[in-house]
Amino acid sequence: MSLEAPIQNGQARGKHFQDDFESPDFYQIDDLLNEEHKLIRAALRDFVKLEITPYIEDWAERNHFPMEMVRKFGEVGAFGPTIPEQYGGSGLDYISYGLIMQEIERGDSGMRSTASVQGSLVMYPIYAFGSEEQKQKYLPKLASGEFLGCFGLTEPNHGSNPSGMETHILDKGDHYLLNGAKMWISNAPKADIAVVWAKNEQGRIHGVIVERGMDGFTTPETHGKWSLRASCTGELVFADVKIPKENVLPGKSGLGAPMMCLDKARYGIAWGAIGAAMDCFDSAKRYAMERIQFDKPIGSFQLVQKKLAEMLTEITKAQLLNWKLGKMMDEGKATTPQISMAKRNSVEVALNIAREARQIHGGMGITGEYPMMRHMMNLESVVTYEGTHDIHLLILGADITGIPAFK
Ligand code: TGC
Ligand code: FAD
Repeated sequence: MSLEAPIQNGQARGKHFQDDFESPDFYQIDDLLNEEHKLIRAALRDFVKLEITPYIEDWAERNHFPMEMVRKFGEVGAFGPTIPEQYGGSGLDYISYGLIMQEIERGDSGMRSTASVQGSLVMYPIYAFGSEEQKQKYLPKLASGEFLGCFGLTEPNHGSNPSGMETHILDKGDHYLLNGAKMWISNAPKADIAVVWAKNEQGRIHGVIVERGMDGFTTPETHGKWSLRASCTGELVFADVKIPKENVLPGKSGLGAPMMCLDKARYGIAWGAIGAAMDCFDSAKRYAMERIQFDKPIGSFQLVQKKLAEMLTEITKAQLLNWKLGKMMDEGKATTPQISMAKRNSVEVALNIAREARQIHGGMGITGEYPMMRHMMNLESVVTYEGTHDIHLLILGADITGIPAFK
């Protein structure tokens, strides 16, 4: 990346920051994309260069969630791109969705979190399991960014094992009473609505839509994160919250319902994390050609070339995996283990590339003048949420052997 004017370490880059990012396409994967895909990617890349990269280091340093981005994401079509147009979405395919996530996470994983939670974890369950009234009421506002949503599955005592959840609803005749707490919830402190998973008296999991302002519903912010600092995270606390019966998602119950949402979001992360990897690779490649040591660009040394060659190899392999997975998503054939493989692979590749790229930048690599440390810290959340790295390995292990090793 080149800068129009030098900046002090950690200072906001500001609107004059020039982001020259170019994505690697070593295996001509663009040949696999149609014109619409390329246009969408170009639009999102321009959007990220204009609206995210000039400001992200400042937001991250100040631990600031830029609320104005919610409307901007709505305007650029980043919320629920696969949702049909009649509900405010764009009716796009999964390759388009993947490319949108890739471009946004190239800017920042926390920004991608905001968009993928809204699309895959809030709009998707309302679209797939909601009543027609719920779809009409919430989806257009979520698509436009008038509403921000969040998804409450994880609890203080139940992270990798959501089936143990304690949050519950009691049938009170004309309404339900919701009690319990969710933790580590992206968007929670600012969300207008929350899609919350809770057990009924029979222990069956249901999705309920909780609206900000309902008595007994609070969303305390989680402080002290060294990761995803431009994304807001919080708790959802329910103390005798009265839930109108029409706020329960009628179309599906059981753990399978939230798991279907996670399939969509994990797919988006598979593309997104490679966006972060591409940003680190691009920065490392430029720096290797500009930085002179021993009277030569450091890119002329074999050990630096090895790093760059390995980064490009892993990015290319992941691009092909993601593209094929996207095609299977479009055909409705992608399985949860296939999605796990891609999510797990992309995040590992991205973390390794962030670390290697940081090394190529030497001391400068630890500053906010370059994106690697921010990506690296962000990716420590990405490797944990939506199923930890090891849970995805166990999902693959169960698929290979037929023996689930979770319990
Ligand atoms: P298991 O026995 O495997 O399944 C229970 C029931 O669910 C069904 N099911 C699915 N149905 C449809 N699609 C899927 N993908 C499904 N996966 C499971 C399954 O058929 C069964 O149905 P039934 O009718 O037989 O009862 O469940 P388990 O309790 O053994 O758990 C398996 C395990 C560990 C893999 C699963 O719980 C898991 O994936 N845990 C990880 C939890 C996780 O990923 N949490 C994510 C929280 S959200 C988040 O992190 C958002 S971050 C967002 C951001 O900021 O980007
Ligand atoms: P634990 O489940 O306690 O796991 C701790 C360790 O034990 C991990 O290494 C794990 O792999 C390992 N482990 C657990 N079980 C097994 C096993 N059976 N075999 C081997 N190893 C095991 N959740 C939401 O619902 N909505 C959100 O929007 C959301 N956003 C998040 C945002 C951030 C920034 C973060 C950090 C998390 C978010 N989460 C969200 C929660 C996330 O999904 C959980 O953190 C994740 O599922 C892991 O749960 P846990 O943190 O309780 O870890």
